[in-house]
Amino acid sequence: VNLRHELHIALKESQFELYYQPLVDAVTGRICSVEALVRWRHPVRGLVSPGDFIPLAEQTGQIIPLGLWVLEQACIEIADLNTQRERALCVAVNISSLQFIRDGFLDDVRQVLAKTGLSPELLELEVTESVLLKGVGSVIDLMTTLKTLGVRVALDDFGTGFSSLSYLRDLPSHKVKLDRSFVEKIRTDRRIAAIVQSVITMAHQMGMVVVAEGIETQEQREDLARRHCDILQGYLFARPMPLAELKKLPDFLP
Ligand code: G
Ligand code: G
Ligand code: MN
Ligand code: NA
Repeated sequence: VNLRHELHIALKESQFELYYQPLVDAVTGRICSVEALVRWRHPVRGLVSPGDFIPLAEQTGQIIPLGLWVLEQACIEIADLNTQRERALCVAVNISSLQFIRDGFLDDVRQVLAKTGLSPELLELEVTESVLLKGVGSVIDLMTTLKTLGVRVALDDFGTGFSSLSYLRDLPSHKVKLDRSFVEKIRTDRRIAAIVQSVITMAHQMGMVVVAEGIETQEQREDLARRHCDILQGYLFARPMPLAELKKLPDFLP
C-alpha cells in the first residue's frame, strides 16, 4: 500500500480529527489545559494513531500541511469551547521540529490566531529537544518572538533526548514536560526520582512550570505533587478523548 498517497487523500478529504487530553493542576485537580492529539479516521483501517503516520508525514513533508491543519483546528475548537466556559482552557499543540524551524512558521501562527480569534495566551506549542538540531540560536530567537506574541512554548518529552540541563537555562520556554518514562519509574528507581527532583527544582529556579506526563497511578500522582510538580497529565485523570466528551467533563478531575 502507498501510505504516502493515502495521506495525501486523507488531507484532501479531511480524514483527520483531534482528540484532547486534559492536564490538571497538581494541587487542586482543576483542568487547566488540554493537549490536542491528532487521529486519522481511515475509511478502511479505522482510527490510526499518530505514532503510525506522523513519522511518515515527516519523511514526505506532508507534516507541514497536516501540522497547520492541526494548529488551526485546535484553535478553532478550543476558542469555540471557551465561549461556553466561565474559565478559558489553554490548548497545547504538538509541533514537529520540521514544522517549527521552517521559515514561515511564525507567520502561520500569527495567521491562525488572527483567523480563529483565540487569545495567544491560550495557545501553547509543544516541541521536543530535536528542534535544537537546527542550532540553538535560531530556536532561541523563534521562542523569543513567540513569547512576544504571547504564545508559550513547552519542551515536550523532556529528558529523553541528548540535550543537557543547560537548555533549561538557555531556552525561553515556559514549561517542561517530564517524559513519562521518568514517571513510570519514579516509585521504583531512586536515581530516577533524584533526576526528577533536580529537574523540578531547576526548572522552578528558571521560572518554568513543570508538567509530569503519563501519570497512571495514585502513588505517582502523590509522589509528583509532593515534589512540587505543578501540572499532571495521564490516564489516571483522563485518556485522550473526542471534543464532544471533553465538553462534558467537570472542571475538576478526581
Ligand atoms: O496520541 P498518541 O499517544 O498516540 O501520540 C503518539 C505521538 O504522536 C506522541 O509523541 C505525540 O506527541 C505525537 N502527536 C500526536 N498528535 C500530534 C500532532 O498533531 N503533531 C505532531 N507533530 N505530533 C503529534
Ligand atoms: O509525545 P507526547 O508527550 O506528545 O505524547 C503524548 C502521548 O502520550 C499521547 O499519545 C497519549 O495518548 C499518551 N499518554 C497520555 N497519558 C498517558 C499515560 O498515562 N500512559 C501512557 N502510557 N501514555 C499516555
Ligand atoms: Mn506532547
Ligand atoms: Na511526551
